[in-house]
Amino acid sequence: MAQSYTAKDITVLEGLDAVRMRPGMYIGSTGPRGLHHLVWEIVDNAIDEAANGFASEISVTLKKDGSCEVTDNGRGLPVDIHPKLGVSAVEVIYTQLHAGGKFDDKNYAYSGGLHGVGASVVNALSEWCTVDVYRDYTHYFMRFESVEDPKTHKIMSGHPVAPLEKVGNTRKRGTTICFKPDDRVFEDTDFNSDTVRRRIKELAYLNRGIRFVFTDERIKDETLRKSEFMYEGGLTDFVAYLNEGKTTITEPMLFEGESGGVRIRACCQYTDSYTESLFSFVNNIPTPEGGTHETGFKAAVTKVFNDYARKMGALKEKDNNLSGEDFREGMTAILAVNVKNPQFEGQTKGRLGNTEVRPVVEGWLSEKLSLYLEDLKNQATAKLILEKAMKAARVREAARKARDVARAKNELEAAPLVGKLSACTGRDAKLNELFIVEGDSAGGSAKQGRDRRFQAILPLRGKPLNSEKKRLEQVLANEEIRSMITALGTGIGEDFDINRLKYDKVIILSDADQDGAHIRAILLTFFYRYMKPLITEGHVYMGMPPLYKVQKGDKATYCYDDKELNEVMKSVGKGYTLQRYKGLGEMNPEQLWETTMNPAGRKLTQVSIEDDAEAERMVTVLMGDKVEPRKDYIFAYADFNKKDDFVPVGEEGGRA
Ligand code: 28F
Repeated sequence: MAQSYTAKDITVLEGLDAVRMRPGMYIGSTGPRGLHHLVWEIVDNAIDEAANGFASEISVTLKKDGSCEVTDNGRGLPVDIHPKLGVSAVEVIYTQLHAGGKFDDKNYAYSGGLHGVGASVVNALSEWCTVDVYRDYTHYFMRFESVEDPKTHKIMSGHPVAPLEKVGNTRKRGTTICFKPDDRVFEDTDFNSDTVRRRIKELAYLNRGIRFVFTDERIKDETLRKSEFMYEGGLTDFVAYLNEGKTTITEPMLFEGESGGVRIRACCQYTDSYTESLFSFVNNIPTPEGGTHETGFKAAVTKVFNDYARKMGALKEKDNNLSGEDFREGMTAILAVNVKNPQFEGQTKGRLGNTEVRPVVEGWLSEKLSLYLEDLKNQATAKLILEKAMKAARVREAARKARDVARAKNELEAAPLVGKLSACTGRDAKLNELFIVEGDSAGGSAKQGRDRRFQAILPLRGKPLNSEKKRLEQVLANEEIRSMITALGTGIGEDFDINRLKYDKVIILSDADQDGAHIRAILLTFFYRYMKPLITEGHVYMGMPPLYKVQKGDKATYCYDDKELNEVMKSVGKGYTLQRYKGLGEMNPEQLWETTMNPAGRKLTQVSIEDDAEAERMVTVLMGDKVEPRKDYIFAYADFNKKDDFVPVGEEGGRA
């Protein structure tokens, strides 16, 4: 360590070592999200090249050695020698923080980029990184490594092994980057195949006409190794995909253009459902928390349709305007904007903060939407949307009244629930857990086996109501659902208040069979539709009961999957007895406590929503009223023991 700072030290600090010192500042975290940031960063560079017309194909390959390779067929990274620095442009771009000109918007009209942190950050956090450039009929190559200084034991990040070299002649064009995330930086360096595939598919929808090829060479079954995504219809195809499980009542409407320096694209299509699904993106990045672009979009829809309703005489002078929600009932929409200096806000940086964007989107879309509604050939569609909104307004008013009744009723009926819910004695919600248990007999074991100081049990008799495709009043009429709402204390829908939540963890305990899977799906659908923050803020878990018990002498080992079972059987040797648990009900209270409820040894899976649009689609496909898409899905993923198959929302492995 230097005793005092000199100019030289400062430049060193501004180099790649600074990235290694504080990875979180550049990629958010060193967990799975940060790890995948590396991939998105390189893919974004390739997309910039393609979106500006220089490349048509991008491939992403997860390799057996843990590295990730990204290729495009664009112009190839510049290779000329930087006049001041005296090294190749490739070297500058991969070793200088922020180099690459992403911020001086001269090179590309619009640029994606998660935070625009650039390729050098990827290099800094990699064990090694290679660059192949195919340009002007020449193949160039360069390799970087993060090596430990044998004397100081400090890691020198992203060091060039040698200057950019000419390898030979080529007729190819483009750039290939391969990097191996450093296990001295990341908690876990395994890329998740589904995460990468899903995101690439999303990018293919958002960037129409670009061919994306995703390959995971680690997958044994070669038929599953490779996927290709290319959508000529772009956002229109995206909306159609999201609506696969729904009955559509209009064609998709697509609006595309540019205003005030913002590129705006919006596509929406109405369905006969009651839910609104608006998914928005800024520079290809999802904004699940909304922001100024969404506000502008909604304001335009509300204003233009209300104007239209008055013009058509559906609203009289004395009538109030319809609410925005009325016009968005049954609407599936994608809003994608590209903004020069996006400000992402909110807890998960999922909300656009730029105030200038709202009026731009509102003004531009108002004009486009008005033109659409005025067009003679769209009259039938316009009328249909208006009628649906008028009906929604009437139902909403009726529902509001019903809800007031239900609220009063709920308070009255809270008392009988006490008998059903076995409450815990502790009063600190932050420590308390609620187990929602399938079946009365497992409920009984859970009740006896629990630690009553912080664990409450709510047994479910039979299956709760599938809340998809049901209006609120019907949902509230279901006793299982009502007891859940009362037990949680938060209220639902618009009234939902996370601060009133009585339990930090809400744990679903159901059998590892199809029935149990169905109950999980029903409960998750209900939480997703009516208590979404419960999921997004990480309160929902699934308990994992063991599937087997291996007993030798008086020593019992529980196994939670087949892989574990094989390992245990091998390690204990001969002379054991094997018990397979078919359901929670087969376990006595002590066993249930020991294997599934005791925080010290249990396994819990935290439910999260990795991809909002995908989750929304899964909920409608799996729980909606159209049979065909569900059959297709179940047919395609028929292994019911694989947890992802029945869970309508993404999951992350959780800890106890
Ligand atoms: C696999 C990842 O990174 N592709 C890229 C280009 C092409 C140019 C470029 C990239 C110029 C000065 C910033 C080529 N010829 N794929 C990629 N393809 N970057 S990244 O230029 C970088 C800017 O600094 C390129 C002429 N102009 C630009």
